[in-house]
Amino acid sequence: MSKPLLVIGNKNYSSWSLRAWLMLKHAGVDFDEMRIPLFVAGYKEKLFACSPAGKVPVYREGGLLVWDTLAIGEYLYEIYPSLWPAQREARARARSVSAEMHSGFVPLRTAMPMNVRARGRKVATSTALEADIARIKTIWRELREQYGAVGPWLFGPYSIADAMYAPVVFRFLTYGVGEPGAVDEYMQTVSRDPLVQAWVRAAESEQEVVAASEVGV
Ligand SMILES: N[C@@H](CCC(=O)N[C@@H](CS)C(=O)NCC(=O)O)C(=O)O
Repeated sequence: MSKPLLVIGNKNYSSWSLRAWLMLKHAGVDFDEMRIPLFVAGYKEKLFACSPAGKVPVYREGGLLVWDTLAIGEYLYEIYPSLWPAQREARARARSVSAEMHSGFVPLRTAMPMNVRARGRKVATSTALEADIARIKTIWRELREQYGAVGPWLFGPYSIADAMYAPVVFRFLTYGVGEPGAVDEYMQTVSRDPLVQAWVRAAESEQEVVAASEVGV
């Protein structure tokens, strides 16, 4: 039987691809990857050939297709329950902060696109952007305070919540956002993850440049 397949976009730019890829890797799934470079001639046809939504990531396992990052995470959770915290209240909170990321932070996602290999970029700030940054720092600070004794991730052990916030760590690194203490420590935990480092190496070896995601000076 063939391995499951994860279809992803450019590793340098595709934040949703990174999230699903980290969920699969941290769950220990043995899967193949198919990379479709985004925003080049013909890319949309290629996406629709793989996914009814015409977006990445999309996960294929036999005849099953799962698209949309959180749906992929929930599917994996049914097979690998350690992907969400074991305790029910913690699980509800992990789902809340993950859904908050999934459906929100539009000012941050717009002003600070993920660009894994870029450093030292500065973008114009705005009240909405600052509010998103402050909210994310608060989430990380509060969770690290509550679960820091249990492990280095947001809820102690690795969970889908960490995959959901991994692209934000790259954004903060690219655009020079940080805060001494729990926020910087959490960013280091994410940056040191060997799986994240493998993703970074692959992103750095990509040649494509997506102009719309090359922002800041
Ligand atoms: N809600 C979706 C978002 C997926 C998404 O927007 N993916 C981007 C790449 S990060 C994409 O496929 N963009 C190509 C396009 O929209 O044409 C999810 O959670 O997976």
